[in-house]
Amino acid sequence: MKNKKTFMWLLLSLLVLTGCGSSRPVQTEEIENTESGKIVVGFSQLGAESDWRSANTESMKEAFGEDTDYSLVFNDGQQKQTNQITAIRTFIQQDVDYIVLAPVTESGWDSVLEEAKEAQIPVILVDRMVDVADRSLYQCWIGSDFELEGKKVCEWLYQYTVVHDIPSENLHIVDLQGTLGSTAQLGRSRGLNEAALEHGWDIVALRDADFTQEKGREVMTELLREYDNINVVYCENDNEAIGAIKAIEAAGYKAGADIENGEIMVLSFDGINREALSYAALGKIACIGECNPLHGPRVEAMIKALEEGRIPEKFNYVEESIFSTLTDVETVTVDDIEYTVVNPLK
Ligand code: GYE
Repeated sequence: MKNKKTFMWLLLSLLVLTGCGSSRPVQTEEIENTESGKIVVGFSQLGAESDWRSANTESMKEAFGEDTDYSLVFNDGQQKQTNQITAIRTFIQQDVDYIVLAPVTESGWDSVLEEAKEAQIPVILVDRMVDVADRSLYQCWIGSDFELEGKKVCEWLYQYTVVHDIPSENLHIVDLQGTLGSTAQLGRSRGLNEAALEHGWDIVALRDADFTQEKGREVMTELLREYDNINVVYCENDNEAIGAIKAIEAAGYKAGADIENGEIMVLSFDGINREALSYAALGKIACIGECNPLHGPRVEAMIKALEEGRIPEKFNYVEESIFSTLTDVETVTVDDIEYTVVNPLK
């Protein structure tokens, strides 16, 4: 394992993309590391699309901050895979000790990860996964079980309908999907799809809302114009949910769990966004599948293990809860495991 090299990087603040079909500059934070003995970590973050993402970036910056044994080279991919690939190539040129990658989508990583492997730089995946033929192209992964998150929220919805005696065929659900092809989207959409098949729910429409508030608002506005029977909106993150609630209210509807009396129930994921939690307090978001973004210390522990010659587990799932301020459903059981529904405000 290569480690503790001395680096002298002078001008990394502006790197111009070459050969990627774009001439947009990639912002890479300037680092001037003349200190010796620091472990250099290049982190390709996919973007800044949500509050979850901001919390994740902050957690990473803290774990690899100035007063640590590490020197962090951070790059924001602005939701574009080409930017992330360029960042990884730059990290390879800079001969960093470790590459940490939060990939925007799953496919298309084989070549660049092969380049990292050839350069003998271990790659640690964080949050989302990559779909590569050769799993030795990355060292390990840490993140959430997104399908399980989806199943938990859907089980909450099912239990809610049981408690309120709402027939399955009365549910008309729209799915505001996250960035298409990302692990979080694939898992959460799958969770809903499976539950819909099992219970015979009507999925009115699936639309890409890219995990952003603006897209959530835009897409929900369109859907409410197109369909007059929507009574559940399954938002694949909190930012989309906030946007959807704004659209629901602007169209003259009420966001709430009382779907028998015309309210539109909002379901969501993350549980990190203050505004979303305040909507949960008001019952405007009925249920949130927790998604934990605080991976910085976890990635740091993996690098520490590697430095000490230990091999971390390949796949590392974090434990997560399910949130609701409504008391209708106390527990949900998925794959024989019971989860207590937690009030996030208590
Ligand atoms: O739920 C969403 C973010 O990949 C888990 O991405 C992450 C998701 C998270 O934009 O808010």
